[in-house]
Amino acid sequence: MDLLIKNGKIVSAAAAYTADVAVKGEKIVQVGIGIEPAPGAKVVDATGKLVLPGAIDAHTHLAMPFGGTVSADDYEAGTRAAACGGTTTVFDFALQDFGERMEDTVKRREEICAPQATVDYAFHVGVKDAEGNLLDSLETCVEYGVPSFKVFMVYDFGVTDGVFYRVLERSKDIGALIAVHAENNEMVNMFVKRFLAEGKTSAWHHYLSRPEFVEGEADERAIAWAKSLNAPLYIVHLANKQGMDAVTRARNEGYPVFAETCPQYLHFTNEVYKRENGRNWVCSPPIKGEASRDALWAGLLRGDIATVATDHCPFLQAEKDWGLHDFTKIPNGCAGIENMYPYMLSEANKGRLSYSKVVEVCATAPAKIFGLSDQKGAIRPGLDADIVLYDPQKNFTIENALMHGAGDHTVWEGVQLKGYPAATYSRGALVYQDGKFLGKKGAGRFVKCKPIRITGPDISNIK
Ligand code: DUC
Ligand code: ZN
Ligand code: ZN
Repeated sequence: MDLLIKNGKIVSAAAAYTADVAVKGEKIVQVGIGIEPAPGAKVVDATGKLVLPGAIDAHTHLAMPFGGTVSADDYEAGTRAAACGGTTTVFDFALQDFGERMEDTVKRREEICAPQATVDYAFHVGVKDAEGNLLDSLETCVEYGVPSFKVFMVYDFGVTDGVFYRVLERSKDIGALIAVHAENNEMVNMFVKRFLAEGKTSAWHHYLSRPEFVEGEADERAIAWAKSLNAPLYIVHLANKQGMDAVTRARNEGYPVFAETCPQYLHFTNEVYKRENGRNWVCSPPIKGEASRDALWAGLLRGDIATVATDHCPFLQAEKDWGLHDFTKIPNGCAGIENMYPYMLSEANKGRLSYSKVVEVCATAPAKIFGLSDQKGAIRPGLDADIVLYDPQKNFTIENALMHGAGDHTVWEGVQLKGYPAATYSRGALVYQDGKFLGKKGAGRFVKCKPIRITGPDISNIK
């Protein structure tokens, strides 16, 4: 072994127990009590600390052209921030160009990402075009190691209902999983037109143009189509109660329907859009009212939220300010990649949920759902040594000045956390310690995922 982490409390999705973790090269080789250090091995005393699998952020938009600009964190800045928040794998959305085969979309983004990434990365493809034989390229993309795809029901590059259905239909046979950004495009466009005509242009009207039912109705429709095909479905960034209820119903009926929510939907409510700087929270779907926030927490605790991810998509303040007098000009998205694990763990530390639940939704479940559980997502011999040492005693107040991305503001400014990551290891290499990034540009690797074959709502038997 090269590294021995001693006396920490290891947290899995099922339990917490005191033990040692031995690492050789990039892998965890042993977990047990009283492991003796090999000659020359570095010994880290983790007494009083939690030993956690690195988080997997299943939803990020790095260097993404969007909203008239490009999101502020490129692959270097985004993965650097991830490492400093205990996230050791990021899934990025590679957006297909019209006419482009899906695996070519991945290769195009991989070329940009590979020299920059400081921690490991995987991709989902954002599908824009499935005409002609492009539908067949779903399968070649699965074979290439990217079995997950996202369709958008909104935006100018969103797909028609027919394309969504055909993609879902094909996904079942080829080991793919379809994720959906669910909002009703017609309704959004109607409200936006009406508000602009009435001179109602504040950030609050961003929320009013995409209220609860605009998302909930689209969730229900997407679930109906997935159910009709018995195809697995993953709803990204679920933010509303109506959709949460629909997910729960489908899961209770035995369908493989999975929901992801994000820390911003668990922490804030739509009241943020009434603030003077409300535009900084503008993202889609928007943050909803208190009843939705409560429903998401309840869904998370009862197991109907499968994962928590960030939808990290930061823009600079000057870009957010484009929408000072017109909410439609605000690039949609917020920073979160460095805050997800610390926020969720802090909520556990404050007693709202268990540490095991946090490990489940932020690491183990995304690894299982997206086909990388043979590589990541738990502290287990044979898996990559992606490890976080967490100090439950360290209090931390989030400030943009202390963050490690390229953003110049954060919606998390001033939020007080109980406990904070003390160190992060990425495949055995120390990439973060006590506030400092220690990793290397280009050290992150492309993680190829296995085909996804999920037939029911229970993922506990996926190894
Ligand atoms: N929503 C956002 O707010 N930003 C990125 C893409 C998305 O769907
Ligand atoms: Zn989205
Ligand atoms: Zn997104």
